[in-house]
Amino acid sequence: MAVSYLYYVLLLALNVPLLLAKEVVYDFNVTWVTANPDGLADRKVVGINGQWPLPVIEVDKGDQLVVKMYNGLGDKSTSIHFHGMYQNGTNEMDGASMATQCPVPPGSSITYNFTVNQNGTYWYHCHTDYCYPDGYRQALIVHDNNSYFADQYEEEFTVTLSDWYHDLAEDIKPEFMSLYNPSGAEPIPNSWLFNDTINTSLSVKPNTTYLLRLANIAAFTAQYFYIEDHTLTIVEIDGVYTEPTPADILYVAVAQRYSVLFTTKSTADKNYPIVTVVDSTLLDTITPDLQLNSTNWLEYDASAPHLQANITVSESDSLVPFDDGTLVPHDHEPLLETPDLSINVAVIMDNLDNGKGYAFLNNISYTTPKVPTLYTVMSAGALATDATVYGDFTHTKVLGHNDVVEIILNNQDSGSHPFHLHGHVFQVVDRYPPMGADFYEYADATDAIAFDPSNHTAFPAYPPRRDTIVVPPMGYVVLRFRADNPGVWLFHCHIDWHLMQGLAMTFVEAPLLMQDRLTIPQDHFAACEAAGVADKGNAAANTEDYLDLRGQNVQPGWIPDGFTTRGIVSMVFTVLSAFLGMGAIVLYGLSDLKFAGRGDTAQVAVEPAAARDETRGEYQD
Ligand SMILES: *[C@@H]1O[C@H](CO)[C@@H](O)[C@H](O)[C@H]1NC(C)=O
Ligand SMILES: *[C@@H]1O[C@H](CO)[C@@H](O)[C@H](O)[C@H]1NC(C)=O
Ligand SMILES: *[C@@H]1O[C@H](CO)[C@@H](O)[C@H](O)[C@H]1NC(C)=O
Ligand SMILES: *[C@@H]1O[C@H](CO)[C@@H](O)[C@H](O)[C@H]1NC(C)=O
Ligand SMILES: *[C@@H]1O[C@H](CO)[C@@H](O)[C@H](O)[C@H]1NC(C)=O
Ligand SMILES: *[C@@H]1O[C@H](CO)[C@@H](O)[C@H](O)[C@H]1NC(C)=O
Ligand SMILES: *[C@@H]1O[C@H](CO)[C@@H](O)[C@H](O)[C@H]1NC(C)=O
Ligand SMILES: *[C@@H]1O[C@H](CO)[C@@H](O)[C@H](O)[C@H]1NC(C)=O
Ligand SMILES: *[C@@H]1O[C@H](CO)[C@@H](O)[C@H](O)[C@H]1NC(C)=O
Ligand SMILES: *[C@@H]1O[C@H](CO)[C@@H](O)[C@H](O)[C@H]1NC(C)=O
Ligand SMILES: *[C@@H]1O[C@H](CO)[C@@H](O)[C@H](O)[C@H]1NC(C)=O
Ligand SMILES: *[C@@H]1O[C@H](CO)[C@@H](O)[C@H](O)[C@H]1NC(C)=O
Ligand SMILES: [Cu+2]
Repeated sequence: MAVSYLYYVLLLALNVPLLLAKEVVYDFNVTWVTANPDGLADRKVVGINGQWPLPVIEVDKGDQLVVKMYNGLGDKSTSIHFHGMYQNGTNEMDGASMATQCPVPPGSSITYNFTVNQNGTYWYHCHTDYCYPDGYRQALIVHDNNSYFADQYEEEFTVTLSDWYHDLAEDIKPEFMSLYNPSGAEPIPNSWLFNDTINTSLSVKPNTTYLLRLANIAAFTAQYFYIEDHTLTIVEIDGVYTEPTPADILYVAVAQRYSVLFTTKSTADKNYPIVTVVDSTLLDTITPDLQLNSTNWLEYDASAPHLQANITVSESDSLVPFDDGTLVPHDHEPLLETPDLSINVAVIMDNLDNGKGYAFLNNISYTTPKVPTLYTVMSAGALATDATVYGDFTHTKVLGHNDVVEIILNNQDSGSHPFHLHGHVFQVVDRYPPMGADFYEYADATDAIAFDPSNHTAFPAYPPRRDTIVVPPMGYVVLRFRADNPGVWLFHCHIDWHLMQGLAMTFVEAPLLMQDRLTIPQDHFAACEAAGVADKGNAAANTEDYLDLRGQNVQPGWIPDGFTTRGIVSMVFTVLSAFLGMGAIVLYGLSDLKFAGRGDTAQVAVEPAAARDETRGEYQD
């Protein structure tokens, strides 16, 4: 007893943070509630314990985070992904339905329980089908009193940015994934929220330095962010501390986070606009009622005027954001040299033979397996190292333990895509065009610029690391990470509509080590049983022959040779318009109406590939 007591005292003296690590428990009863954050429409949103906005999860570094979730929605399955958490040793807690768990059906519960050994600004969101646009998303903060900037600020703020739809995602989906929307024009949000509200103020004192944690928790759109007449100093991106770096304007894509320090003025006689501007290059249609620019305020004096911002525009008439590719991590982790595995994938948007728009990495549109991929790993024995067992449409790459993995992501699409990797941060070693370039210009390019491994600018010695990166239109990014976290990790575009279209792939990292080290808790298996989802077998739920994928879920077929995408789409419209009359068809993207309207009913519109759509280059067939 005396010895262990002494040991305890020693530990107390030497390693206080270790001893203070505690279990932080959240009970989440997930139910529908009503909210109206933009003042424009009441709508049904996903609430927790009867509340929306949802609770910000807050822990200290080293804590054990436990979230006990009960699905009280009644009509919808769900799950929680803790975005940016490495889940090192707890892959089964990653929350991605059909990758690391079964969807949790109404009336079922599941407990997430993992150690948080990392710092910074994160968020959590539903990761089952398309549920987070309905409000099931919020910030997750890991406090760290030992950060290098902890003594440089007095108070902190957490602010989320997001877009907002007045309709339920399940009602938007059938119109989005539809014959009537062949170009895959994304649903246009109704409004944009600043910390789940609008027209709000952050109250500040003069002569004071603050830490502002910004998280874009939107489903679709990136936003520019700045505070008039205040310089921001970036100290963290996506949980990685950076060398303090001044920035005037940030570009915060979906799922990205920034922590910035700013110091207030010495006088307190006026309020300053906090300006957010939606990246309108992402929107196919901009109706006049959309408020793309928003003002909120840094409030020094509540009784002083709160003026609307006059947007700062550069000579080229667009906002020029800070280039996150130039940031240097505070820990100076050097460039990972000579990859063991280089994965080269191209982003493509195209139509399949049902006429609907899909998204592809190379020629695969991610399609969920019949068994969560992690459960295939755990039940496949030695075959777990053979990517075949995960099926043809999960787009799985098996990674060797501790391999340096490189991802070359060439974007052959005219839109930019914020790509996210679960379970890791990656080094951003190259990108073209850089942030700050006019993306409209590149979107209109006829040929995408692909990364050339034998002809590129020098990689940075200490590349920035983050978990979500903007891949510019018609350009590329090159990412590297070390496969030091055995698990099943999705790599996907974080625009929820693009994920719905299949813009994802799967990394199965060190599967045999996973079999040794992971234990899936009983309540996770119970969720499978309640959901009627198989918890063992290959992607086709075959437990007899793991190499027999008959019966697996498949993507729709390719449009036959000799037909162009545009031709088939026009033909579909021709037939439809004959039935319905074009005037009766309501689309999101009016540009598509214009396109579709070109094929009149008398003309069977199978057009040669050379006559490609010239509007915004959506058809990269
Ligand atoms: C969840 O909340 C609903 C609505 O308030 C309530 O009916 C239900 O009993 C709660 N369930 C649990 C497990 O707390
Ligand atoms: C928010 O501010 C805008 C611009 O001043 C104004 O048009 C709108 O009515 C305000 N909305 C609310 C709910 O206060
Ligand atoms: C969470 O996991 C830890 C470590 O495995 C365990 O000690 C603890 O009892 C778990 N907590 C809950 C509430 O399940
Ligand atoms: C961190 O510092 C704050 C303010 O001094 C204090 O309230 C908090 O308990 C500290 N947290 C830890 C884990 O030491
Ligand atoms: C943002 O909203 C969250 C959740 O409602 C709240 O905890 C936080 O304090 C808000 N931030 C600011 C700066 O008011
Ligand atoms: C996390 O914080 C510690 C100090 O508390 C620091 O040494 C470490 O580099 C930080 N990690 C990252 C990835 O920035
Ligand atoms: C802020 O600091 C400056 C310089 O120290 C001082 O002159 C000024 O009075 C301070 N302002 C307030 C409101 O305290
Ligand atoms: C919104 O901001 C853009 C700059 O990005 C500017 O060109 C435009 O005039 C602004 N619109 C309004 C209504 O202020
Ligand atoms: C915006 O411009 C108008 C007209 O010049 C001016 O009255 C107003 O004060 C400006 N707003 C801000 C926040 O500076
Ligand atoms: C898709 O790619 C695979 C592997 O490169 C190839 O075998 C297959 O033929 C391709 N399919 C189509 C439709 O291009
Ligand atoms: C290398 O890349 C540069 C910049 O894109 C290009 O101008 C040049 O022609 C390329 N050189 C070769 C040999 O391909
Ligand atoms: C996971 O933990 C191991 C040590 O157990 C460490 O070597 C590795 O770097 C960690 N990986 C991540 C992504 O945190
Ligand atoms: Cu995307």
